[in-house]
Amino acid sequence: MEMTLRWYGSKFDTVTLQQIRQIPGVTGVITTLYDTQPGELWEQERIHALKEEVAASGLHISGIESVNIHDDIKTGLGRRDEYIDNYIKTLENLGKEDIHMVCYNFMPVFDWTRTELARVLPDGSTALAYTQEAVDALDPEKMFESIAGDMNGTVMPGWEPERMARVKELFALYKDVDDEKLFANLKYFLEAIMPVCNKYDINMAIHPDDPAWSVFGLPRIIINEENILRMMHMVDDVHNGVTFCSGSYGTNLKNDLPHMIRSLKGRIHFAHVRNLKFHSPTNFEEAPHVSACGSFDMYEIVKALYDIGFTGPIRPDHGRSIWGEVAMPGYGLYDRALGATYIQGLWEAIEKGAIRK
Ligand SMILES: [Mn+2]
Repeated sequence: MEMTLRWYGSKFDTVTLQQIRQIPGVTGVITTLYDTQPGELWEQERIHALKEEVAASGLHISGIESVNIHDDIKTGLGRRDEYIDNYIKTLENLGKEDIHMVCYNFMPVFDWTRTELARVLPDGSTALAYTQEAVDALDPEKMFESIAGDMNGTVMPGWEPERMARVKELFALYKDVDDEKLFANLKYFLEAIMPVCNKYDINMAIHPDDPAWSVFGLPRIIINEENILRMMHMVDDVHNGVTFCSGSYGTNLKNDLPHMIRSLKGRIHFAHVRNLKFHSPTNFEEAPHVSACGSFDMYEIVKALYDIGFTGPIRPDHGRSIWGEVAMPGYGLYDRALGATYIQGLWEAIEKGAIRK
């Protein structure tokens, strides 16, 4: 594995490349052209400039999170073929710049969903949190307003104001899209992009839906082992793989995370490692990475990744806000740096334990 950190680019991130470089063991960043819209073609010059900027700091680009998918592709409507064509050209340009991993998701309307961005924990730190009760009480059109005030002046991925202004329209677009249709549209997309992925050896890594169940009655399919295996088999190509995100699959306590990792051997191209603390099955917060601080056995999660021979980029996922840092919720420097160090400690212990047996 390679330890990485997500970075939104110098115009958008409160964390600098120099700070990331100083986290022990972190050698790469997972980044994006944050000011592009879904469906837009990424010009090679812009990718090249980003690559040069990262290289100048002594780091490199380990992958892209995300190249977002236009709603016409997810719904199978309108200008889908044109947007798929742009996606193929974008992948080609990434390949030419020697970038070989792309994370994306296939979630309708709302990206990841939390109901609090700054739940205060007993130690005074704050974390993102979710309760089903809060979602059930909310008009989906008010979802954006309800969290926008807590974003610390940042634009959060998947919650771009321009997109959220069209929520009503987006809901109408997905009116006739059920799970089966969403699967079919995903298949259509994957089949169209596999040739360029094979040509440039680009690993596509679908991110799970978060939380891993339907919200506001919208279909969500990347939620459990059964569905993810279905997705892999319907386009059976090694480049059609997954981002294993422990914090997203883990929202559903029925998901056995180490077992899922083992069943996805050879197809996990990217890993997000994060712990959650549950107060009830539908009320949880994002906990510090350490096993003792949350509900997951992080040793077993990292051990499963080690056991399947995972060699891709890994990153600590959302962190809490600690030590007075003001940053994009979930994406401050300090708690993620602690997470990166902890995960590397687990990995080293597992690796040395295996070798010395
Ligand atoms: Mn994730």
